[in-house]
Amino acid sequence: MSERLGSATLASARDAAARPAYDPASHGTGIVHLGIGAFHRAHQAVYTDDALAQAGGDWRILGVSLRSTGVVDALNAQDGLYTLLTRGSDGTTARIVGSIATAVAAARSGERLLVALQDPATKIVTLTVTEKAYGIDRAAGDVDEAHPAVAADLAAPGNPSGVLGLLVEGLRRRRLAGTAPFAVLSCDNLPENGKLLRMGVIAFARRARPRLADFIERRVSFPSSMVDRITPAAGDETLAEAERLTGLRDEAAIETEPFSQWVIEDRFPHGRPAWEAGGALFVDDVAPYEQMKLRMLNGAHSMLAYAGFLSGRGFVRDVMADPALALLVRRHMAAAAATLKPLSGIDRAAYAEDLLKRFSNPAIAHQTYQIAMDGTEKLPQRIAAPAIEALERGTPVRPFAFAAAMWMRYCLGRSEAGDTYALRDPREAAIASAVSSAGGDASVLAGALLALPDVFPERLRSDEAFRAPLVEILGRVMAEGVRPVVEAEARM
Ligand code: CS2
Repeated sequence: MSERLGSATLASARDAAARPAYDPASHGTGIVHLGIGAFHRAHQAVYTDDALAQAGGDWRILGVSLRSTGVVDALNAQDGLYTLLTRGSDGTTARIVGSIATAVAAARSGERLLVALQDPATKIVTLTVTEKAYGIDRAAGDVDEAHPAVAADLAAPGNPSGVLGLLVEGLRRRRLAGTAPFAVLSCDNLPENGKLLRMGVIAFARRARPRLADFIERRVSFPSSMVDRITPAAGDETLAEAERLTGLRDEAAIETEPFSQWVIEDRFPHGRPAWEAGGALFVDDVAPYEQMKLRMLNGAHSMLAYAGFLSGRGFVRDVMADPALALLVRRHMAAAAATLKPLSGIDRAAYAEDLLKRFSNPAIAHQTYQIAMDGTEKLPQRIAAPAIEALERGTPVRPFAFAAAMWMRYCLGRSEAGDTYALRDPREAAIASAVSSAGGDASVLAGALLALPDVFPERLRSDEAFRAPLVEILGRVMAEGVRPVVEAEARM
């Protein structure tokens, strides 16, 4: 058996594996990252690795896992090092990344995490925690007091475990100590993620620490950012291939695609890594980039996840190899593009062609079931927002109604062959009760799911131009099955 990856064995990695072009141990930590899953390790940590190699600085990362402990133990056993496999059409390359200094599990960190948040060396807190972890009620523009982490942290703000609670307690302690606040950088797929998080943090502070709220409002920077890199969950094959290519065993290896993009608003009052070394683009306003990516990439992803999963296509690449589904993916991207304002320097048709190629990458095993999770958190920005825009502009709405109908069929929780699957959605209980009250009637089901609070805005659900095709498609899917509807839709 090979030796385990770590500082002591790094030099013995096979030549084929790229290694950090700097001495990791000689750089201090300047970033606390919340949510140290595969996506962070395939994206921000890699840009930081490039920045350290090119421009140096004390910018290594303390990575925090809010839920699991496995990834924390694996990374710490390897001194934070891990292998990134990049899978393209011309093969797979391996790179060992050195930007993570240490990892911490929030659940068992005690004071350690708060000490790191308070540390003057920490200049930036970055986040990839997924849509549902923020505890923000986006429709109301407020915190969601019913969110378990928010409720717990409001009850005990000095001992937080959720996103808003941790940020507010960290900022409070810094203020008390006379330490400048850290900048907060959300890297989740949410529209205007910086603005949104700022609103949530201030609203939380107003309840828990009223005097701190004004300070946060005045002094804390929350730049928005758009992130993009398709990163499937790592599996045994990932670890086995990392070991083959590096000659070292790595329990934290991950795999990703060659493409990577990061667009960031440059508002870091106390400095930042030279992320441009890894190709990050700094702009004044991220919103148009974010909207394009959320609607064209993520919107098409959600549509194909539901239609594909229900058609028995396990991976995105299988969907793209299915002519009818591939055509619907293309149709969806075109409808999404038609809802966007022009963005200088961006050719939307070329962007769509590149997305289609990325989705088709035969080396990436991205599960439709993975993308299908958390639909109620994803649909508002991916499907509902462009649908409203399409109604207003008079551009095609049907592709969005189709996507919503596929999600509704998926909500039944069982395939046409009768196999059941878990929905994996924070609103699972409300969905289940909508499904059972509908008793198999498509129009009642559509009405009940459209009425779930905060998924489809009133403007959309009351508009017949959206509702009628949705009910029609869902009715046919439930009567005839998914496949004939997909075929017919692709012929339209
Ligand atoms: C996907 C995203 O799981 C999902 O919902 O749509 O994770 C997607 O792969 C990334 O945003 C790509 O950058």
